[in-house]
Amino acid sequence: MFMRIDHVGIACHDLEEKIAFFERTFELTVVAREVNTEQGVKEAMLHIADGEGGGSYIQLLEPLSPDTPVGKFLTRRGEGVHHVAFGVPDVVQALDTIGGRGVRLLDERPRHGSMGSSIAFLHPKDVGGMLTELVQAPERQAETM
Ligand code: MC0
Repeated sequence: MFMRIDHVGIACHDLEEKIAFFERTFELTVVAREVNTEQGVKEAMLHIADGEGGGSYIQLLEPLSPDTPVGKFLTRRGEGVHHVAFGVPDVVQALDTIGGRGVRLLDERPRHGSMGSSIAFLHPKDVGGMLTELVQAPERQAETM
């Protein structure tokens, strides 16, 4: 079902400062930036590698306000890994299958994610304490239309 790790999302207080750190330290390149008001974040995707089914990235996340998922996470836990996102060929089908196996879905239907993707989250308490995101890349959506 999972094709690959699409990205690891990292919560941070200062997006620009953290981008500079990842560029300087790991020689990564920012390939996309976005403000996602629905998710309450300002974010940047740094490319790691390409593989079958799509690329993999580090996603840096700065909250738009304290009263957002990432804002609350920073207050409670400080900076660090916020979620792991798995690439799937069909996010609607993956939600249906995983939900049927007893995992609570935070999104019953996909929402808009980075770089034109369709995304949905699974409850961290049902995935060993790891907030889990499912990602369907945009080219996959076009293929299935
Ligand atoms: C909260 N918990 C986490 C967690 N956030 N555990 C692991 N990783 C996280 N990131 C834990 C809390 O510590 C708590 O455990 C329990 O989950 C319930 O938390 P809560 O009190 O209900 O806390 P809330 O209100 O902050 O909600 C947490 C929840 C929420 C995961 C349900 O953040 C959510 O719906 N997230 C999905 C959307 C999201 O995260 N969007 C931002 C990224 P205890 O033991 O204390 O009970 S958007 C994104 O990434 C997009 C742009 C993209 O990838 O394209």
